[in-house]
Amino acid sequence: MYSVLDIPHSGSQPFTDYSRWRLLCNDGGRHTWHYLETDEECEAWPQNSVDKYWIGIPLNLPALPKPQNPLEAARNGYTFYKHLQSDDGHWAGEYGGPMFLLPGLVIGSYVTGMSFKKEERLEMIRYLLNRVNPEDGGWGIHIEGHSTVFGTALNYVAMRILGVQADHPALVKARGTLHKLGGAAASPAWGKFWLAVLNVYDWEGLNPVPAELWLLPDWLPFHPHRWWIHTRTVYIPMSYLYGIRYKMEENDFIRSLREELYLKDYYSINWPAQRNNVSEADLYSPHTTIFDLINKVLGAYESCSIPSLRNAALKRAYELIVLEDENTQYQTLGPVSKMMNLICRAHVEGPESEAYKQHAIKRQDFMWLGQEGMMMCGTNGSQLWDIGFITQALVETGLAKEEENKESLRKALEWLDVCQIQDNPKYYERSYRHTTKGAWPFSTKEQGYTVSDCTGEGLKSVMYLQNQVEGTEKIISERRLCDAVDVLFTMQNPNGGFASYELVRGPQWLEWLNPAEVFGDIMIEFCYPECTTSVITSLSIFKKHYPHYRSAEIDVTIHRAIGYLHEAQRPEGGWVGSWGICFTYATQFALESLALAGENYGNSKSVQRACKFLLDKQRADGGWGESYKSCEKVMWIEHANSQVVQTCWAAMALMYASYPDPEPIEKAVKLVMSRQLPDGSWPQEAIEGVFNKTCAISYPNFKFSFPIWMLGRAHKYLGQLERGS
Ligand code: LAN
Repeated sequence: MYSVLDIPHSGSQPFTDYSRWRLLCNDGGRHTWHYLETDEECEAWPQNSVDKYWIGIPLNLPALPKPQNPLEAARNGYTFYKHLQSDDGHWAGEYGGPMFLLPGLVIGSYVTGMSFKKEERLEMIRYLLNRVNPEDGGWGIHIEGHSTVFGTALNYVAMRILGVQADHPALVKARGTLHKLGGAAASPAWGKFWLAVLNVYDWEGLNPVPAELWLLPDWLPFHPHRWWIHTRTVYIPMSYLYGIRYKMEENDFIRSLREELYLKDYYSINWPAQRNNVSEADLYSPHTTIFDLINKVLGAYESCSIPSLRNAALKRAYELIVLEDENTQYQTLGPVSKMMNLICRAHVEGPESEAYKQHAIKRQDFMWLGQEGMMMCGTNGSQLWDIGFITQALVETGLAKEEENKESLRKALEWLDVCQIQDNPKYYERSYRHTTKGAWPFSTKEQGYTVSDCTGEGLKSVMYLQNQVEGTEKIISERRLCDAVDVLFTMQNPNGGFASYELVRGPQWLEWLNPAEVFGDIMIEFCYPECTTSVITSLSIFKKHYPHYRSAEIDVTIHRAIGYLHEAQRPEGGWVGSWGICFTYATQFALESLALAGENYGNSKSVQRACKFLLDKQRADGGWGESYKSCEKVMWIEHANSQVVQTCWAAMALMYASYPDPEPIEKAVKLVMSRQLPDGSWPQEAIEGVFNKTCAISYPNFKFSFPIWMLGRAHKYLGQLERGS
């Protein structure tokens, strides 16, 4: 472990001086938190409202005039939200939620000898203390989830590495829960992996992760280049580390962990018998019989693997790791692969190498300081995603035209300009990448991955700002907008729908081989109503502004995409969300698309069904509230309380549908206005996002963009209904 720290029992008060933390936003939207050691440094770099807001220091802004109508409430919302805009034009934000990421950061850093600042360690420990489930002292897969072995074993280990002693009351309690759930041997596969890297679990206890798959011919339907990009990008370094049976050198601390984590003596555990031992509390996608069978065959191969083949496979995997690091300037696609790639590079090239240094620098981009302490984020931020929604909201509500907002939008456009990817990846087909020229990514240009809906939202934002707000300088050329359209054309699937990063490359049955146990639908890309909608809406707006560019193809693309949306509608009337919670999220997007295709409550059965579905769920207080469990169970599950963000999605959906009765929208508006604070902000409510069915993820900026958007739209919409136009 790093040196022992003296840790209070509770994390309610910061463990460091919060007035010394600063968020640096530079290089096209990179976010890194810095602890200033001296008063001089603090004076030279004063804490600003962005720093303060995100770490929970009150901004003490004066109360704004009490809004008399929805537009005034939206305006107050933006008056507050402007204080959170960074100097470079974008809105930074926390992107926490998953509870299996920080352990990867800590274990990966520890085994490679990469240190943390003491203040970072203290605040990471505090975060874990604050995120413990109070009833049993364990951790779940995400901040609102029930305790699991995955969450508890890994975060327990993270706390220990960071410097907490085993007799700390929080760890005593967590250990009790871990043992009740079956001990660390009952971890799902990814938990087993991290423990094996740390040398507190035996590699014999893992199902095989053969790198040889990368030597197979590309045309095979199960070749890993056909897997969902996140899954394959995790399995490349995982197969490398498995192949070399990487493990941290044994020391007293490791020996002690071996005693703490298991129900029985570590040295008497029958490891091969643990391969499929996964606690009930963790299991979401149980193995199929065929997958178990394949594991048996691969297990037999492991005992007689051909060294030359294994070496060739490891060489290939390592090559792919290097290509990925260089393509993304060491950000990598996501937080799991980030730390795994870092270990591989550190192992092969050593701590003096450029790769090690670059990985250490970019590791910082995932570490975010929040009110409860320091966490590891789901990506290096959600920069493009957040700027996309707020800019469109401002244009649609008319707030963009107001003089006092012009400067902030000018800066936002400049940021959107910097964020667009203007070339294909350095290593393109060689690393199985999709085209990127013209795309917008989810976070920053440096990360550099095309995402269908981020490209759609980025394109829309630019068109809204450049073409719909008088006097805006057109800093992004028409050619570049056409490039974005070209990328979108490359992403439509035969069923008309759009997936996330790439085309669907593999067959559905690959899902039978899902090895992760805790996630659903991860093996291949699927089409999503959300992604499909962003493409439909951006293309149709593009066509209005630039009718001469590929307009016939746009019509065909939209027509096919609308066909997919109809197919995807559930019999009850809603659409299932995969990236936000859940039905309210996806139904809002779907109805936005249908509206642009001319379908509304007056003329479409499908829209009528959707409205009825939503209206049935509206609560007496005027709001909507869905639990993250809706995504797990793929059925509507009520949240204990109505939620501002979901209420906005549902009300927007009704407006997209041109729902003729003002009452449900008025009630929603009233609820959202009643939750607004005097300074114009809204308090944080339940978690907003999700991925892979089971893991919730935070989008704290949504509580600004969607209320502002919905209230401003509702102001116009209700006015029109009243006037009967
Ligand atoms: C994201 C975040 C954004 C999200 C949207 C743009 C909202 C979506 O419409 C398309 C998919 C995408 C880009 C997405 C994919 C999966 C991500 C990257 C995440 C949910 C953020 C974190 C998650 C990633 C997989 C977390 C690491 C975990 C693994 C299982 C590898």
